[in-house]
Amino acid sequence: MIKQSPLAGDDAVVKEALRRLDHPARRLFMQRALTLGGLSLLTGCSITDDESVENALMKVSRLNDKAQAWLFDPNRLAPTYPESMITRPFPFNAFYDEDRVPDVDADAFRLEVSGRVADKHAWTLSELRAMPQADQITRHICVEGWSAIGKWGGVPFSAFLRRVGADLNARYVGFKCADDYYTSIDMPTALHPQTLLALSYDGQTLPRRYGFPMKLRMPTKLGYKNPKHVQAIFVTNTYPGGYWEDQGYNWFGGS
Ligand SMILES: Nc1nc2c(c(=O)[nH]1)N[C@H]1C(S)=C(S)[C@@H](COP(=O)(O)O)O[C@H]1N2
Ligand SMILES: [Mo]
Repeated sequence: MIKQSPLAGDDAVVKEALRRLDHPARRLFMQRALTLGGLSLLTGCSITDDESVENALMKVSRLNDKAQAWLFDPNRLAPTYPESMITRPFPFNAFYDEDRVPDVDADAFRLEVSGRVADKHAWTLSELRAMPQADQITRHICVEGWSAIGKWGGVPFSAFLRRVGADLNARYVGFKCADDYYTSIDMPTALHPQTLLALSYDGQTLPRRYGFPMKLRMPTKLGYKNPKHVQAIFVTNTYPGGYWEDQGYNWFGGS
C-alpha cells in the first residue's frame, strides 16, 4: 500500500478546490486567498473530501460578502459617461439564447411586492411610470469578461422602497423574474442613489432582450446581480440566494 504524505494529500485537495473555481466570479474573489491552511483556518472546516472543499469555498465566499458589505460606501457614486460613449449595439446576455427571451404582456403585468413592506399592492406599469423618473449612463460589467456602457431610466429604487413602506433596516431585497432567474441584494445597495428600477433603455421602453418590463439596474454591482424581467420584489431578513449565487458566484457581487 502506498501511503500518501500529508503534503501530497493537501496538494490534491487544493488542486480540486482550484478546479472548482471554474466560475470566473469565484476565481476572481478567491484565487489570491487560496491555500489549504488558509482555507481551513478561515472557515474552521477540516478539509478532507470534495464536499468539504465545496463547503469551505462557500464559506469563504460568504466571508467575502461580509468584507464587501463592510467596505461598501453608500454615498460613493459609480462613474457615469457621456451619450457618445454608449456601446451600440448593447450586448444581450442571459442563461439562455436570445430566441427564448420571455414575452411579458404589458397590460396584464403586475409587479408583486411582499415581505417586510407596509403596502403590498401589486403595481401596474402605468403606476410605475407615474412615479418620478431618473436616468443615467453607466458601465455594466459581466464576469464572463465583457463590459458595456448603456443608458437606463426609471424609478430610483430607494424612492420605490420608501413608497411601499419597506423595512429599510431589513437585510435583503429579493427579486423573482419572468424567466426563472432570481437574485437578491443587500439593503444599503438597494438604497444607493444610483440603483434604479429601470423601465427604459436609451430613451425607449425597455426592450424585451434587456428585461422588459423592468430590470433592477445597479452600477455598483456585477451584471449577474442586475435582474431583468422582474416580476416580484420582496423584503426579508432570510438569505434568499440567487440563480448564479447558488451555483458558487459570490453573493455580494460588487464591481
Ligand atoms: N432575468 C434575468 N436577468 C439576468 C440574467 C438572466 O439570465 N435572466 N442574466 C444576468 C447576466 S449574467 C447579465 S451579464 C445581464 C445581461 O443583461 P443585458 O442582456 O441587458 O446585457 O443580465 C443579468 N440579469
Ligand atoms: Mo453576466
